[in-house]
Amino acid sequence: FRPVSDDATATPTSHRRRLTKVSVIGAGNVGMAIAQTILTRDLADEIALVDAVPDKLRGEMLDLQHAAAFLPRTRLVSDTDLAVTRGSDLAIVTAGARQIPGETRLNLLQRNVALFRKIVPALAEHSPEALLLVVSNPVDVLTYVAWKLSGFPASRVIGSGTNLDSSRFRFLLAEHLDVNAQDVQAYMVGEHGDSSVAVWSSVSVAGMPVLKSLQASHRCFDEEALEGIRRSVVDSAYEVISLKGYTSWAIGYSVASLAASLLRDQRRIHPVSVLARGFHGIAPENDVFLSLPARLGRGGVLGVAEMELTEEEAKKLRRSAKTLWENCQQLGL
Ligand code: 6V0
Repeated sequence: FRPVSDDATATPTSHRRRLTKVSVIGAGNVGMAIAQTILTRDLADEIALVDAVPDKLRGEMLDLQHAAAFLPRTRLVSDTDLAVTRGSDLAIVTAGARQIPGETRLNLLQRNVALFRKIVPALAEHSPEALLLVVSNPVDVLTYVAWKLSGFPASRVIGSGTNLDSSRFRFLLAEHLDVNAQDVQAYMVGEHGDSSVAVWSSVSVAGMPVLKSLQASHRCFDEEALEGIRRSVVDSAYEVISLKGYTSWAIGYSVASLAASLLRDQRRIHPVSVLARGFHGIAPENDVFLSLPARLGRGGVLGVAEMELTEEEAKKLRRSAKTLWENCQQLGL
């Protein structure tokens, strides 16, 4: 191409847009699913990938770069050194040690804390203004760890939490009711995983409380069936892992939806892991992170919904909070 005038190639400073940079730490199954969904949704101008295994990392980067002709223009960089993340707007941590057969959860947690000690302070140093989004498991405890190690305000440290569990919940309800999952408003809150709490009291479809719509659809529905659906939500992760060895696509879309709400200042409500002290009777001195519906925007967590819970639901939430806080205290951070 030949310029039409001398200054034709220079974009005037006043017209220059601030570029958006997202870093993904851990280029495993989950990290790469997240990176590719962020790419296809055109959420970043630059994506930095970091992993401890250089060949695999470079292979993943090249494989994505080779799709450039079919994607919005995004600069892709990768390195084993966290300096490549410098200037990130959003840093997503998916790096994690895998559970060794027979290993206790606490031992796995301690290995992941050791990993976070290497990753989080370096991320904070290179991108002091970034939002930190933790995906590695156990996500609620590791979000607390990331908060402690980063020194960031709690509004900028978020765990992907039950955003995925809630999507599974909405999918199962939608299947049952034969409607689109996007029309099902339903939240799982609390711990991501086994003790997550299904907030039946607030489930609605087309603005109708769900139990009424279930009656309207003439389906048999009782407590047992409700608990069956909650159980299926919890079991579905185990089922996918037992069938394909890991989960990736749903967590990829789930985290990309969080990235969109954060980077584009969408103010959408997502159930994510946030500092929950003082909510629903959780002791104000317990710096526990667990999922509650939170309003997300460019500043991170803009607010947490004070949703109405039944006494039973609040009790379950406090029980989760207690167990999670006990885990956090054992880490001595
Ligand atoms: P994986 O495929 O083993 O990927 C982990 C990656 O981390 C590997 O590529 C490692 O090389 C890399 N890694 C290890 N140490 C470092 C380090 N110091 N720096 C950079 N990279 C490093 O695991 P997978 O991708 O399947 O899962 C990643 C994590 O996400 C695990 O902790 C899962 O339990 C967790 N998930 C969380 C979900 C959620 O809803 N929060 C959902 C699915 C998985």
